[in-house]
Amino acid sequence: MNINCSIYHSILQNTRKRKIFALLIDPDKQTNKSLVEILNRAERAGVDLLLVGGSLISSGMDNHILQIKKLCSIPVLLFPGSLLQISDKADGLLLLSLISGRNPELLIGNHVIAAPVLKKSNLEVISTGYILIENGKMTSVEYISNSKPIPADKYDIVVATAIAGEMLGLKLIYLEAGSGAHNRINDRMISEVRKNISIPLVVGGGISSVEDLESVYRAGADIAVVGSAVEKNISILDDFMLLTKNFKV
Ligand code: 1GP
Repeated sequence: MNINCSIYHSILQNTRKRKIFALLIDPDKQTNKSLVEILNRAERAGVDLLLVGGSLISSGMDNHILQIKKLCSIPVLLFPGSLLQISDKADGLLLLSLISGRNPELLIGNHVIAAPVLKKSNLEVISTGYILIENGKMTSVEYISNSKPIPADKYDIVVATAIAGEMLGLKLIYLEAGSGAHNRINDRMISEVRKNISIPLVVGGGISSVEDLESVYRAGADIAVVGSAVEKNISILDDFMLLTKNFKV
C-alpha cells in the first residue's frame, strides 16, 4: 500500500479495485523470533496493513512499534485495546468508537482523554465505528469493554448501527466477532451492512481458513483482519494473500 498518500486515502482508492488484507499483531503473543518470522513473511506475501494492539498489552507500545518498523515497511495502524496503547511511532490509529455498546467511556470518554495527545502526534487518525457481534463465546473484547455484543441474527440492529456510524461521520465500519471467535461474522450480516453504507467495511474475528476469507470478501468486506489463524499457522498467510491479490471485485 502506498504510504505517501494517507492510509485512508489509499484504502478508499484500493477498495474500488481490490480487497485489502490486514494482519493483526498482538505483541504479547509474539516472541522476538516469531515476530521476525511473521513480519518477513508478511512483507514477502504483500500484506497491505498491520494492525497492532490487543485487549491487554503488558509493556509499552513504543518499543513494539519501533521493532516492527525496523523489520518491515508495511504501514502500521494502532488498534488500541486501551488508552495505554497509543504510540506516535506508528503511522496511524483506528480511533474506535464502540457503537454497538453503551459504555460511555468507549463511545466518547477515552477519546476526549486521548484527543490532545493525538492532535500533537503525527498519527493519521481514522475514526472507526466498532461493532461487536456475538460469536458463540465470550471474547476478551466483550469482557474488557464491559459491553454487550449485538446478537448475530439481529441484522436490522446491526445495519441501523452501521448507518448511524456513517451518519455521524465515522470513516470506517468494523464488524468484529472478537479474536479467536467460534463463529466469524456471517455472510448475510456482512452483505446487509455493505448494501447500506458507502464507507469501507472492515470484518474481523474468527476468519480461520481461505474459504472463510473468500466468503467474507464475497459477502462484501473491503478489508479483512486476521490474527489468530496466522499465529497458529504462519504459512496460511501466503494462501490468504494469493486469494486477496486474485480476488475479482
Ligand atoms: C480483529 O479480532 C480480530 O478484528 C482478529 O481476530 O484473531 O480471530 O483473527 P482473529
